[in-house]
Order: sequence, then structure tokens, then C-alpha cells
Amino acid sequence: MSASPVSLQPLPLPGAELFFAPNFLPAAEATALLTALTATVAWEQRAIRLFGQKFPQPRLTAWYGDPEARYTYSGLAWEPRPWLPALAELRASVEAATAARYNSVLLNLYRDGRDSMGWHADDEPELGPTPAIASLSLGAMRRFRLRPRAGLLHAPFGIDLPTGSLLLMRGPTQQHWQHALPKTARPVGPRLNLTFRWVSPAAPN
Ligand SMILES: O=C(O)CCC(=O)C(=O)O
Repeated sequence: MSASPVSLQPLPLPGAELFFAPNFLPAAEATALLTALTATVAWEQRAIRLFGQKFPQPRLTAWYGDPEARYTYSGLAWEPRPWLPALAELRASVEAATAARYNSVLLNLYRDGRDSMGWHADDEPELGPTPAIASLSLGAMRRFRLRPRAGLLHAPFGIDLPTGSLLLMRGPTQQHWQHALPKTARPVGPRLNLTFRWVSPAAPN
């Protein structure tokens, strides 16, 4: 993997610690990874319960990690699948670039502009209060949005995440900000996101 070391640039936002590397992976490597992961990851479309009804999530997902990295969000429990070699290699380079440890990765595949991720913060107890979450983008440009949580007066913030880019959220970011990956009416190719996380039992915050 030729990605590291790279320097992550800080993105100033009050109450957050955000860092960004637009060219974490070379374009050709990002394209090859998108093709390989789309074909080899065990994608699922899981259902979430809303207002007493079940709805399919508007994206495909998968969870890989160390055996202890069990995770629950939106009422869905995840048992980690064993690391694919490509994911293990990426974890090592993301750890080196972000100076943090990760024992799992959540993959989200937004197949077209109708797929999305709603507003939320990654504030589940098993992530700890100040989690480092490293988000690698592959495929079509991904518009990533942040908005302040109650108590923080600030305008919403948006950033375009190109293929091969790496965004790190850490420190108190999840306490003060929510994030989302909205639908788009623009014709758009697949957008793939990998978020590397550390899930308890022993969260290294
Ligand atoms: O696709 C994205 O960047 C959003 C991912 C996300 O919010 C999450 O996995 O919690």
C-alpha cells in the first residue's frame, strides 16, 4: 500500500477535531479498491425499525473487525466478519496516518443518489466519549454534511469528499456535531465509505 505517510490538514470547526487528507490514496489505487471491495465484501441491506415498522436501510452495509468488536447502532447488532486482506492493509495505513488504533470497520455502499445516511452522531457507548473515526471515501464525490447539536451555535458545514480521501473525526466531535450523507438528485456513481473505529471492551480514547 503506497498511501502512508500523509499529512492530515486540520479543518477548523468549533467543538470538533476534524482532519482531512484529500489524496490519501492515489486515484488508480482508489479505483482498484472500489472495484475489489464492491465485488468481495459481504454486503447486506439490513432493516431498521422506525415508528413500529421495518424499513430497509437506504444503502448496503458490512462490518469487519477483530472478534471482540461487536457493535450496536440504530437497534442493529453487528458481529464482525474476519478482516479481508485488503481491509487489514487499509487499517494499517489508516492507523499510521491518523496515529490511532482501530479494531473494526463499517462499510457503507451508496449505490446511487437515492442511497443515503441520515443525521446522527457516532455516540454509542461502546465507542467511548471521544472516539477517533477515520472515514475513507471511494468512488463518486461524496457530499458530507455536519450540523451542530443542541447547545452549539454554528452554521451547518459541508465538505466534498473525493475518491481516495481520508477524513478523521476525533476528540469531542461526536458530542457537539451530527453528520449525514444526503441523497442527491444528480446522477452519481457508487459512493463507498469505510469508517474505521475502535469498539470496546477497552476503548482507547
Ligand atoms: O458515508 C458517510 O460518510 C457517513 C458514514 C457514517 O455516518 C457512519 O458510518 O456513521
